[in-house]
Amino acid sequence: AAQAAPPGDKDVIANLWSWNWNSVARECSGHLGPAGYGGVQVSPPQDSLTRGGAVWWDVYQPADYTLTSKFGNESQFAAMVRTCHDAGLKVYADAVINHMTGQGSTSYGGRSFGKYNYPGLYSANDFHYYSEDCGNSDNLIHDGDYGGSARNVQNCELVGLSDLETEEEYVRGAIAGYLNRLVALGVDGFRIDAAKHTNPGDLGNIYGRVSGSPYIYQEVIYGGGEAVQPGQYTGIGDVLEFQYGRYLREKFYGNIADLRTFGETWGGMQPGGKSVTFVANHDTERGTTALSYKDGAAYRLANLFQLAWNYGTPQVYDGFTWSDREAGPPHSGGFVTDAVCGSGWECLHRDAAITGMVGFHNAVKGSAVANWSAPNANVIAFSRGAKGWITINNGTGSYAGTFATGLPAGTYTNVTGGGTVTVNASGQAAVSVPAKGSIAIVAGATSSQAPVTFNVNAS
Ligand code: ARE
Ligand code: CA
Repeated sequence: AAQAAPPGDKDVIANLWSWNWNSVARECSGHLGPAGYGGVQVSPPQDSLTRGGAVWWDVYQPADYTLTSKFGNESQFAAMVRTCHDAGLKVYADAVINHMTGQGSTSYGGRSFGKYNYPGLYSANDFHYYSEDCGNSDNLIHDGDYGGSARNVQNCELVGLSDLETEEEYVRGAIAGYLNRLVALGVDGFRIDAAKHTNPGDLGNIYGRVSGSPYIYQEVIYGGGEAVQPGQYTGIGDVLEFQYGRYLREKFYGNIADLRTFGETWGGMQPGGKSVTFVANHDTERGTTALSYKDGAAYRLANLFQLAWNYGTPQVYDGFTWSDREAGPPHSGGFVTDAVCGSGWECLHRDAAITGMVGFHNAVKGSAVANWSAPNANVIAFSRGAKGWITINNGTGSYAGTFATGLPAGTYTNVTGGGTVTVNASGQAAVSVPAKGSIAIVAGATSSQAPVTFNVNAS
């Protein structure tokens, strides 16, 4: 089977992490489709360890490949895929295939299991622990191993999770069988969890057994000097670009004027055409190296920048509101309850400025960055060819100035917040950009049209 099929013309992915299937379906038809998103990433759909709703991370411990999970059952999953397809979205599933559980004994689907023993699926000989010396006597991956050898990183256990022997025929077939089961339900691609911990040769073999042309993007966190690097995986799929969010945090707490050259030439970054970008994900929002919703306006502006900039396939992340970094999402009896925006759930993907920029992103595709301007360390502006123009003010006071927009003369709607912008015959606009605010305009979206009609990608 082919892999890494491009995500298509509408490529913005909403990452609805920890949302249950019924809520994802509702969001696809009610918000994501109309706003012009092209895909939705959903949480791991396989059965897993249950910690009864107390933590979010139990779902990263597969107990079986059947599809009763914390987020719903198989028929709810299948209905969600159909609804999202009908709304014009592709569905990408988080695929946890490097390992099985590291603890526990019962699952959301009501199964009993033990570490290295998953009745009807895997037994002891399917794990590195029993079949191969991973290189460490305790069989665990230690922090120092990342800068050491790929053998430790890929054959030892990530935080004690039973590591599958992915070089074995039976294991490859079982994993491919799981992915094919999802493809048969309509799934269009996969986020490959912990891909760094599986040999890329093994992954390539498994992907080759999957029907159709799923879009594959892999979690290979870049670390300077590490033995396993994202570039080792770009021949078999795309990669999640972790440097992207690290740099955005640094610049949005520093000098955003530095972003003029942001992209592949920056240390550790992959080619944009191989990268899925994000300002935050479920791991980074709980860490210190990236922005998160807790950063407020800077986080929102960084997301607007991501949708305007010409690099990678952008993801807009949305999980649940949290204070305890281990706590699970709102639930009933362990199973995730319907997402309510503003009440336990963050919903940046619905924000009017964000949806305006999803439309901008779709409209300017293929046009290079031009007309760069950075009058000070907190204010930047640029166009995408003659198709769209944006200015972002990360400062605490408004900024008034005149910019070259690259757009034809006209009166345009600000797609990030309403109001109008007049571009004169020489392509210039005199604007006042609000503190921690933005203005963006798109060729074709003039003020004679009601703003809602701007969402040209709705159908
Ligand atoms: C949980 C408990 C552990 C327990 C384990 C097994 O927290 O105490 O030992 O269960 O019983 C998530 C959580 C984990 C959780 C796990 C399973 O984050 O805490 O463990 O689920 O329930 C490395 C990997 C990268 C990985 C990160 C977390 O390379 O792939 O570590 N990220 C993914 C997911 C996580 C998920 C898993 C993988 C497992 O997105 O959410 O774990 O499925 C440097 C390196 C990175 C390294 C990083 C952290 O930056 O470059 O490669 O990331 O350090 O070590
Ligand atoms: Ca492994």
